[in-house]
Amino acid sequence: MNKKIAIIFGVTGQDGYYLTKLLLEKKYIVHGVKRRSSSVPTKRISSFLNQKNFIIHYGDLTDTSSIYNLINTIKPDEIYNLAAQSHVGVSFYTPIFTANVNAIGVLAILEAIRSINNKIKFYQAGTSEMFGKTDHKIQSEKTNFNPQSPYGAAKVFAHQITQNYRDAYKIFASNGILFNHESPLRGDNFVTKKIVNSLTNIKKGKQKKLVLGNLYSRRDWGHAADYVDAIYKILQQKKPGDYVIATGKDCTIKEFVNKTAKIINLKIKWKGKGLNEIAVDENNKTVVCIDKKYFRPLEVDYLKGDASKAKKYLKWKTNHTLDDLIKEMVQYELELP
Ligand code: NAP
Ligand code: G4F
Repeated sequence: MNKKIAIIFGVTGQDGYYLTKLLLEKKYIVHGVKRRSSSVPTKRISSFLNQKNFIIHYGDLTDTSSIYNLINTIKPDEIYNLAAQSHVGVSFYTPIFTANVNAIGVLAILEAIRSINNKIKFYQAGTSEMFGKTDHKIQSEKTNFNPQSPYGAAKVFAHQITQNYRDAYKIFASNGILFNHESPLRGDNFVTKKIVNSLTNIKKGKQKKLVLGNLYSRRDWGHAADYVDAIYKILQQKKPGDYVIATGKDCTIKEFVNKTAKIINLKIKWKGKGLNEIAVDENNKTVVCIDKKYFRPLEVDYLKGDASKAKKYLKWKTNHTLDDLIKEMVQYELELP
């Protein structure tokens, strides 16, 4: 039997690593697309670079010609679009770039599929940020979108244009609506990685303080390895569709700090309020404080997902608790030189 061929846009990111690993285990030929950067962008995926079923190409979602040429030359069975300017806070500083990559870049892939071969299956990396400010305490595929950032707004466009191309051109185009998912390979400036990295450095005596923004937003955090399993399953269904992927459990940033501190055996106590809120250690030294520069012009206060549809139709489940995830992230940081 011929091996399946996949293209992964966004292969150098967190999910790019876990999805590549999964597809290579399933004997796919994987074509990863990296963009040009001034430093080495393939750090996460260096272990795949010498494998014969893994081929890396230059491309960029803001360069429509590169997308078209890659799809036309590789002739994949499946395309996974994980590429994005994925930081919500940064999207307020680079809104036009964010929209070009996260919205127009997706349309460029869909246009290429439509004109080259509408049998190519397409996965779009949608997000719980599309729900934004919502009255629904738990969000599902039926919940309305009300994004609160350039990032979220661009992702809504991508989600809806994916549905449009599915309906108009009969393309097997599916959206994941993934809630926050983390791992040791999470980007350094997302809050979980920042907390784990800083608290372990404080424990090692290499850093004095962890400086955060809003401690009271709530997120539903899962493990990236479990979430790429859902991504793969979404493209193996008989019919295209849209799926929420989430754990159904949420906690605040402050609770995440407390859990991490407990796991690394750092005793902390909270004091004060608002911008003056701090956490001190056993010697009354401040180890966590707040800086308003980390607050966003708009915030998404709570996200918690209902993944019943994925559980029923994809037979998907999460294999990690939040404590498992934090322990794995802590272990990774502790083993760093
Ligand atoms: P990530 O680590 O930030 O990876 C993003 C990837 O997109 C990187 O490979 C990045 O390349 C690439 N990229 C950025 N701009 C590009 C451009 N102009 N052209 C081509 N590639 C470009 O993000 P992630 O956590 O793996 O998330 C994967 C996808 O899922 C993203 O679309 C994200 O928005 C979405 N998502 C993530 C979560 C989550 O909690 N992780 C939840 C919901 C949805 P560089 O390495 O060169 O920067
Ligand atoms: O870790 P975050 O930056 O993740 P956020 O904004 O939830 O976005 C992530 O999850 C989305 C899915 O819901 C993805 F679509 C998106 O690509 C990304 O992966 O921030 C989480 C929360 C926010 O409420 C933020 O205001 O943590 C709060 N926070 C508090 N202090 C901080 C900080 N966030 C960051 N990044 N850095 C801080 O110092």
